[in-house]
Amino acid sequence: MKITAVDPFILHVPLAAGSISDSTHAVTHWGVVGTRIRAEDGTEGFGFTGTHAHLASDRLITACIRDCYAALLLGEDARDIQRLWHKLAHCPPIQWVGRAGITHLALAAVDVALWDLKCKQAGLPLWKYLGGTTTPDLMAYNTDIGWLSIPEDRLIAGAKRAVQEDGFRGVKIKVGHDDPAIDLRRLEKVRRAIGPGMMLATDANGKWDLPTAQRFCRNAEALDIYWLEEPMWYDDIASHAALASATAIPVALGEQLYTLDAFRAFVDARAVQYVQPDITRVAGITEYLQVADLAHAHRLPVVAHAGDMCQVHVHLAHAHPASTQLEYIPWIKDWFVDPIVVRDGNYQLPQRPGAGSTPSEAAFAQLSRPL
Ligand code: 0YR
Ligand code: MG
Repeated sequence: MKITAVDPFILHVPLAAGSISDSTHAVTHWGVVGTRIRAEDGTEGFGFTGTHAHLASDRLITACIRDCYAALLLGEDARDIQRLWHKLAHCPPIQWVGRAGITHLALAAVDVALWDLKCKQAGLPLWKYLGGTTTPDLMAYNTDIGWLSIPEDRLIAGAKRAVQEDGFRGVKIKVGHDDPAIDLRRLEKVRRAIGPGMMLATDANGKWDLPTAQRFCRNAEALDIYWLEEPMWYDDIASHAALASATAIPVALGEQLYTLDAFRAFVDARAVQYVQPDITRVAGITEYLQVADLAHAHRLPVVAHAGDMCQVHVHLAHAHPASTQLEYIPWIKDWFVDPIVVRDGNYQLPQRPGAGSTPSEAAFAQLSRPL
């Protein structure tokens, strides 16, 4: 089943809210940056990574696919995903300038496209292709009500609406003010608004140092915080290990880790308790499954990060025994052929063949940016 075409694309999806920010990023569009891969039978697979829609850096990713990876893929058997992953990841001159960053994001897009293609050829949704669901009641938690840029009154109203009207059993609130006392006040009010039984997670997006994170945790423990995500610099294993041993609040991270080896280092150091790989950052479904199995071998829960806005992760979370929860951010779903659906706080099982990664014709017509 030969690969006959590799066509990269860049889509910039505008946020309904206009813009949002967390402690370190401000976003107006979500970048869906990836590739279409066609096989000789005409089947097309789609894969993408997620970006902050910065056209110049998005183009580095599509250039890597077009100028480096396409030549390695054309004429190959599209079904040999494992072999092709290794061919691309370990191609000496490309590995020399990569192993993480742009080349890895590009490989993520290629890998997802190959899985999507294979599932479409098999006539099965990815979760079914992988062996069925171990988690029929996959819980969605809502991140979209909790941005740092949302003022306190709207934050509380949004959290209340999410649990009382929309059926969510969990929310995630962004933290990371220079003075964590501001975050604590917002969290106290949210906890009061949603009640004691609801999952209340927090996310500092890498902002704090160890003493600030420790001070925050000491005071936040009384609020039954489900986890503190990315409290400190992404690569700082020692500080996360120190924090994890000092607080009862579990440490969550992974959205900024590129490789299986990076996850192993955090797991070995007991620096993470909720493991959050992202197919758009590790190189696709192939490496995600390795990370999820690693976590599972340590009996750590896997809660994927929504770089793909869970179009693909919904399949993986349903299929993997380490996952019972999944992030919900509804930014790009309406531009996809098979949009994610949450009902009564649970992610529904997708029914169409493929990995859920196919943008709609309207998305290509209206959101494409020049390569
Ligand atoms: C928006 N989810 C996250 C987004 C989000 C970031 O800046 O990139 O907040 O990916 O941390 O858990
Ligand atoms: Mg996060």
